[in-house]
Amino acid sequence: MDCLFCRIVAGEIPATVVHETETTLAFRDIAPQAPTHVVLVPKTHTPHAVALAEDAQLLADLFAAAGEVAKAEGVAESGYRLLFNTGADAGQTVFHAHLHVLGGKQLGPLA
Ligand code: DGP
Repeated sequence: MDCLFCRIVAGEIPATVVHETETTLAFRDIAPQAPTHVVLVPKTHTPHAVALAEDAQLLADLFAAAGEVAKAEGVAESGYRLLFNTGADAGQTVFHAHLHVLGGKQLGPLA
């Protein structure tokens, strides 16, 4: 298995897990860009976000989990950013679809 996030899901690489469901795992980003920076991944390998369209339930699970994480992190009311980097030009470095949850400060412009 050469996918980093698959290895985190399998428990082969340690991560600070903050939320888990049957289909998704949420853990703290190793290089946080904001006071709250959590990465949510589907447990099944999917290279990029748009491919998640093939599984509507999984996509719904991922967004529901993002809402739970935002609540638990205390940013649900103040606001937070949900972000998918898709492809190299967007800065995607890990090619297992993942949803960033960023918050806890006033976030800057996107690009
Ligand atoms: P992206 O650039 O959208 O592909 O985001 C990948 C994120 O994954 C990046 O913000 C850093 C994070 N990351 C990379 N390696 C690890 C790791 O080993 N553990 C954790 N927790 N996060 C990682």
